[in-house]
Amino acid sequence: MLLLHLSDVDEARWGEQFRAALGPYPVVRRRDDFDPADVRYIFVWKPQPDAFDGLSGLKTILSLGAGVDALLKHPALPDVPIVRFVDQDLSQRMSDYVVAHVTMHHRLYTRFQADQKARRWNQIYPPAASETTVGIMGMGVLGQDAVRRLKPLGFALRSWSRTARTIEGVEGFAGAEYFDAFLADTDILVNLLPLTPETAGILNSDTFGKLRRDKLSGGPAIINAARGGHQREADIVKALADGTLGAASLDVFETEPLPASSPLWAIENCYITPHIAAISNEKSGVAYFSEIIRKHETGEPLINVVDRSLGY
Ligand code: NDP
Ligand code: OXD
Repeated sequence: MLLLHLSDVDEARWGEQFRAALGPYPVVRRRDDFDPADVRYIFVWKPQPDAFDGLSGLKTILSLGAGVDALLKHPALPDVPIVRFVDQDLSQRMSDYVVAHVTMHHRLYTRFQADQKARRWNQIYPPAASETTVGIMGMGVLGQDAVRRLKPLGFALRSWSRTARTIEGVEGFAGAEYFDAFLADTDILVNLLPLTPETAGILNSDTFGKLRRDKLSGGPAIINAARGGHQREADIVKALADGTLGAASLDVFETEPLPASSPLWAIENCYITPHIAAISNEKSGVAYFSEIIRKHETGEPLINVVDRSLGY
């Protein structure tokens, strides 16, 4: 019997749709009456410590998150493949966020907001898009979609990834040894990396100090839509105060929800959103995971499997 176990996800959003898509196979929850040994697939977001207890017949873990950093830290993670969420709707939502914040920083939003508040008429012209370099860290599913959406806007684009990527119209940099060269001409730094031991804390004072300073009036900007563990918040506070950074857009935080005591809330050139850059949509999510289950049951290989040794 094929059993899909919905671990810690919202039943109202996912349960009925999975049942409709996968019937007649049972889709169960922890409170239901079932034998854990019958469970072949488990669908998780941030699973409880006992989420995998007794699942001796488990074939695959399905991750509602595109990022699997929290899942990989689970103390009792079974040794079965993990399939993460890859979805055009999710990519589009993330690119919407990236494009909105890139264009906001390019057009010196912070500067003109301050002038408006001060009733100050001050004609500073933003550089042309072609003179403004957007550097994207992470050239995977989301990074590539962001590039597709930014390209028609005319920005100079560059990317940084672990392995070399050749993408038309994008200057590619790869590996730690080319990180400084990547930063050197970047005006707006976008983070779309997975959180791994190599990438943790990468948004720090040292990185900020290497960005290009003379193109955007007020200084370079950063946009972090990946994970809070990528950023050193004390360094961001300092860099925004001393002008090393002109502005920051942050969707993710070291501690979520961001505590009310965080100084970030009160900084005018820091644009905070509560981890909403891209939500996993249940319609496309159910279609995606149901198809994966159906194909896997007929012997086809899984897709979008996490490489545990790389951590993403
Ligand atoms: P992918 O796995 O498709 O892409 C990851 C990219 O990062 C790849 O280009 C990879 O390089 C690169 N990379 C990994 N490690 C390193 C390293 N050490 N140095 C340089 N580059 C590295 O991930 P996605 O694009 O699907 O997602 C990225 C992240 O976005 C997720 O992990 C998640 O944390 C976050 N996210 C945030 C959301 C939000 O709402 N805020 C929503 C969804 C995702 P290579 O190409 O060589 O493999
Ligand atoms: C994800 C997220 O990783 O929503 O999918 O952060």
